[in-house]
Amino acid sequence: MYIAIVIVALVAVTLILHFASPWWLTPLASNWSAIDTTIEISFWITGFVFVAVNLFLAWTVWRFRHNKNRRSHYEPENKKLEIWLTGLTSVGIIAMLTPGLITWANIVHVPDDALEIEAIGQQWQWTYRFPGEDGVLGAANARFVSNENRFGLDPSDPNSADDILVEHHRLHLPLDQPIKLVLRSNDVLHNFAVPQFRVKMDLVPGTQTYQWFTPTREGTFDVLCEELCGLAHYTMKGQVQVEPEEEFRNWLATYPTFSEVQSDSAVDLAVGETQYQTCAGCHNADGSGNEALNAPNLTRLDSRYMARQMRHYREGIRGTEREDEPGQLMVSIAQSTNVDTEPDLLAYIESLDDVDTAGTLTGDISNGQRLYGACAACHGSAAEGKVLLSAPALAGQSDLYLKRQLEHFSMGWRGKHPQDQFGTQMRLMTRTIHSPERLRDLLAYISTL
Ligand code: HEC
Ligand code: HEC
Ligand SMILES: [Cu+2]
Repeated sequence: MYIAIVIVALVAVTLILHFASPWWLTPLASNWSAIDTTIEISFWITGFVFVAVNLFLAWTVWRFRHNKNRRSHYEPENKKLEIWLTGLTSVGIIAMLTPGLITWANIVHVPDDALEIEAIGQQWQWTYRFPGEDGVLGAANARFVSNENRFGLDPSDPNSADDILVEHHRLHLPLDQPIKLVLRSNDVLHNFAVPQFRVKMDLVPGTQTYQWFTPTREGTFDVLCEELCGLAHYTMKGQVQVEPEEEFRNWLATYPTFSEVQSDSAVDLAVGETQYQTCAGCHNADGSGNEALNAPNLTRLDSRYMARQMRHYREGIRGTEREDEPGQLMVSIAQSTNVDTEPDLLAYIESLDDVDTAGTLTGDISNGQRLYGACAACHGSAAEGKVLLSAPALAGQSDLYLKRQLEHFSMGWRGKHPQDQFGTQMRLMTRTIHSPERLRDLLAYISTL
């Protein structure tokens, strides 16, 4: 008897939670209202069956409850009932599958006037490629990927030269223009999804997949990697900004073509050396840093990482916190450095001999080694840094500096700004550290590398 009441109550609570839930589909921003309809049809059918079956169960429990004067009898076969049940189930399943099949046929059939764009997934970022004036994307393959050719384009394919490379986590798209998004992975499985567009698709290494949609609403939406299997896909966050055609064209014009990226590498180390005199006061003439001034060792850092940090200091992305005195100091330095000769300066710093700063913190090194397992994927097993993943070297760096940065990440002083894609990744990673003891163990281990 009680169990019947419990079942009815469960049905009632489920219905209330469903209809009063604040978690529902995000407002649609693409042409794919058909997906919403499909989801709703499935909900109505499964919801109706859920309610009907459970109420029937409750009724049965109540109606045939124990009674001394009644005896049950066994009926193994009932043809009529089975025909009815099979028939009704088939109708329900057909009603759920048909809208899905019709919608899928539209999803795989791309309109002829779609603008073709490539989205490249790699651990742990999204980048984008637009066909240049020829309207054709050149060939690409993960085996061409190198520090100089991070998109992995085939240099011998003439179609590659004018391709526009967008190495930024914010993709802009023109409003009301059908988009064919070709999806390519340079390493593992990923999954490109924008909840408001309602389309998502896996990226499979070694092959190309695609999705198409027409953005129908201006605004900025999150790009998520919804791949479950593997490490840290949740850190692959990006944005897509939908705007009128003209603003989109202006934005695209600020990005270089593949041939431009390949050719601008000439730097003048002598100019860099002169520029470096301003930095030497704190970072030391050999670049090894100065712990008394909180100035880190620069000798093992790659120039791409340093260029990003200088830009972040300059643009109010890093060192913004009033109490972050070392950060604020670098902000004023970065604002007064000459942007035109900065590539020369950073190339000069990169050319300095590696110098290692000795560790000062003690801790349980073997525990630190175990904890470092989570860091090695990005920073390298010897903490040498991985340029392709934008992760800097940690080996040889002052452990007091590393400690301060990790604390800043976890407090949100660094890596909180919406433009700080890689800082955000690192901020999410500091959640694996948990305690000051574990942090010390980790740093004691990094000092041994
Ligand atoms: C007045 C002292 C001072 C001078 C001069 C100075 N720095 Fe710094 N630098 C610092 C401090 C302190 C930090 C640490 C900031 C923080 O904690 O965010 C730093 C951090 C940096 C970083 C970030 C390193 C990392 O691992 O993220 C870079 C890059 C850098 N400096 C480059 C330069 C360059 C290039 C110059 C010369 C143009 C320069 N600095 C001049 C004090 C200085
Ligand atoms: C998903 C890749 C990833 C993982 C995993 C990762 N990091 Fe990072 N880390 C980065 C990136 C990218 C940056 C550069 C952030 C930026 O550009 O501001 C960074 C920066 C740092 C910095 C700042 C270095 C400097 O010179 O200022 C420290 C310290 C650091 N990581 C430590 C760790 C530790 C310790 C772990 C393991 C608990 C770890 N990282 C795991 C990607 C990662
Ligand atoms: Cu991913």
